[in-house]
Amino acid sequence: MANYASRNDKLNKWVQEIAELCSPECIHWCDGSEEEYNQLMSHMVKNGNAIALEKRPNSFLFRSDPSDVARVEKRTYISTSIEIEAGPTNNWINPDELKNTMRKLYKGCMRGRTLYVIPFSMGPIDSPMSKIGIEITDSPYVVCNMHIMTRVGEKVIKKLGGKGDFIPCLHSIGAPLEKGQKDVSWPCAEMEKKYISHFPEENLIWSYGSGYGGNALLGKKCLALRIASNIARREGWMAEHMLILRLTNPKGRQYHIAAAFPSACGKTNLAMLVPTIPGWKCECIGDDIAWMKIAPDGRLNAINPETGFFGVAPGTSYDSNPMAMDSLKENCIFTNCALTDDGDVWWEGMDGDAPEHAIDWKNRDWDLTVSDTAAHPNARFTAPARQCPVICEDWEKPEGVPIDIFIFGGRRASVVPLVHEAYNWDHGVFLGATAASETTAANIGSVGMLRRDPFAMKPFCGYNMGDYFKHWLNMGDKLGTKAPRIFYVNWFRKDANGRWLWPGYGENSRVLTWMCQRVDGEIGADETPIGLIPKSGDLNLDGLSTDEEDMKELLNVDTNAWKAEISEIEKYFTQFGDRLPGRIKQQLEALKKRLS
Ligand code: SAT
Ligand code: MN
Repeated sequence: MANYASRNDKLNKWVQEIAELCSPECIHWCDGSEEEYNQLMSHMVKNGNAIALEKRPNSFLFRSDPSDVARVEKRTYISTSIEIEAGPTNNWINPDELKNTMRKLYKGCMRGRTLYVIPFSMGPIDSPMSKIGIEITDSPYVVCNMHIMTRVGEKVIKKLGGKGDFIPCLHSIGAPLEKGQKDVSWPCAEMEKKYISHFPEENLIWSYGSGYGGNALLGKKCLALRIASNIARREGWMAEHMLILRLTNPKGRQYHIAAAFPSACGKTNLAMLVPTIPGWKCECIGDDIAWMKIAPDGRLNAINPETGFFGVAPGTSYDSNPMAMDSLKENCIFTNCALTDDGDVWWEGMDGDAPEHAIDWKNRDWDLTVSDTAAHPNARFTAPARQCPVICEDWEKPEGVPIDIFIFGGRRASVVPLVHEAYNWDHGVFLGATAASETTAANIGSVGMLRRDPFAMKPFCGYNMGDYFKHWLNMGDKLGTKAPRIFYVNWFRKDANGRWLWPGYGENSRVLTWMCQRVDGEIGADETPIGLIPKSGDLNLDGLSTDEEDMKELLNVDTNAWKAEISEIEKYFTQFGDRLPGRIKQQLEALKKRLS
């Protein structure tokens, strides 16, 4: 494998220091090449960590340890010198104490393993909005995933040069190999030893004990959201948990939409939507994270800092997301999916019949008589974004694309209508701040509980959430009349019998095109206490089987239910104390008044 030395003193010193602490067998500087990827993969196949899929060229299946299947929010820390700066929605430990604890864990933790140095760029290398990170890891699985999810290699080292700065991201699976000890297929540490730690005052990330997704691919949630949200606040831009898409109307007018939904609520599906309205086109720019800066023309421009999709596999099908399915044909990594007898992956919700027999994610025989699912509910695919058939030609444009529309949302079986529009920016920030969703399998914890997830950033905001609300208000002040319009959607409303009222997926284009018409001032809207909703006849429902009764229910604003919601919001807000901006309190009072 190729190796090279960096000219950057800070980097060389850091790698040296970590190598002394972690005692790896050897050090490998990643060059990001195909050759490197192939060598690591064949090594992992040989060692029993991965299975090469006969049915999908250059694609591999991994099975994690059953304890290591998702992000672990309860082991995730924002470590600031003063606790209040992390705020009430984050776990906090004092930096000295946390570093002491973790240093003991890191001591000798890479014995018998290779230390990989991964130079990566979040954002196109030539974009002024990009940031360079260096991840040190002892997991070749992480290296291969980082190859797909970020821009890795010598080009990054070159840009860094001798004096350039980077964000150090230290990761270990926390499973040293003693001499003669046989390795397991997914080494990791026990739950109590897992730490996903962020030190925003020094732009530093330390992760220990987990090899899964957001715990281990440190460019994603740790850098691009938790650390970047801190930098963005200091520098006056935004790092958000948002997909980015381009919608083009039949006349060729383009609209750019950025939408925030909690993990596993359909961001990837919406990002690659195939509109069911004739003449409209949708293209994908990103499916998870948006970095946005005010451009010289005063508009808010967004880039996708990533280069891949780390999407939830179960439920993904040609029916729900054909463009994702077509992105997965080759060069992909699958984690915790089931393996079919003919050497392909399978998951619940895939098109067609379930296989008669498969090997489940725990490596056991599986058939339809087994009550457990064959794939883990948070099974994932890692796919190169360039393989998406509807990837936008401008998805790597260094200056990004101008955002017209922000959408917030979540999973709500009741109360929240299909769509409503904010009266103004402050009201939109209030909608983001009060967003709530039923929890999913993307985090280890209970599933299906309603929790407040402001801006879908509850697990990802790297500082006090009250200050984050303030930052949103400040950004609105700076953007003025050029600020994107703000909407709130809920694709998940059910009737009293638990039946979904809205078909979702491609049909969501009907809601998006309504928003575009609103932006252009082509149509009006009905005022309700919670915001503006479509006038009867304005939502294009041509060819849709949803009947009038269901549509009425979908757009219904139940005043009593919303009054109950108000007291929940009030309770929720008390935790922010004097960090809750006065303008958000005013929005709450205004909502109360409209409801009375
Ligand atoms: O595991 S990740 O954090 O990368 C995915 C998610 O929760 O959205
Ligand atoms: Mn996400």
